[in-house]
Amino acid sequence: MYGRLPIVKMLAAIVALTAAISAVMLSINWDGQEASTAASKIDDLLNVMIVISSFVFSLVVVALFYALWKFKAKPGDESDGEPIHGNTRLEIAWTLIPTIIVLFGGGYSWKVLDEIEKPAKNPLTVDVFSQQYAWSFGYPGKGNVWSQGELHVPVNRQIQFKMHAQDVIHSFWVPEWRIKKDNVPGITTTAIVTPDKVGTYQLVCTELCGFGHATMRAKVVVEPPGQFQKWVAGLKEKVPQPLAESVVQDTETNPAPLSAGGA
Ligand SMILES: [Cu+2]
Repeated sequence: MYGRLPIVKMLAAIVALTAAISAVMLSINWDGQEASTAASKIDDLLNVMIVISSFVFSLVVVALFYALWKFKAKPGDESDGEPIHGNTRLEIAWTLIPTIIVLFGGGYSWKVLDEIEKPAKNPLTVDVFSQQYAWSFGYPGKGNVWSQGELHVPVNRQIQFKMHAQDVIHSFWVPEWRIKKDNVPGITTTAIVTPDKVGTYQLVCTELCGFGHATMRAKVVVEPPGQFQKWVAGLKEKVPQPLAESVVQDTETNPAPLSAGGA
């Protein structure tokens, strides 16, 4: 009754709109400076998702505006719409295409996560203690020395942060590293990061944890290994007893595979 859809013209419109939206969205630096080996991989993943989302958005908008223009009722036309039972081919297509897109996104994310969490040969373990509303850090490989409110790590070495929440759920986030990990009371969660740029950053609690949440920050210093060793050697305090106990008591859960043991 309405003739064939102008498929070629619609495709051209979709491609053009996808390109225009992607160009704008990709020109924005959403996440700021990159300062870990994970950062560029995560940003690439985000960019790919932006292009895919722009495509889906364009598809919907072009189809919507075509329908608005083409099938608009004439003035005075009070008749019913055509009775339509369904369209099997269309329904298969709109089930299959989103399924493929979602599976692709899931698979790609899996691959990126696998790469950035791959254990390196000589990682440095740092215990992270979070409590309302402060961060402190223990260095188990360095005589268990303790630092309050200031985290130092050597550059270009993998760091395995072991999280030990003391009261409620907090979350460990250094935006320039891109890594974010919840600190959950009773269990040890692990964040694996290889910082690759010397500098001073900020650790932000990114889980609403109470009235002081917004102030729950710590200074992060990424420095050459020599400087880091000097700083660690200058730490006089040891991890206090209650915190040290939580390290032992917390159940290890992440990123060990599920088969590695239960609670
Ligand atoms: Cu918090």
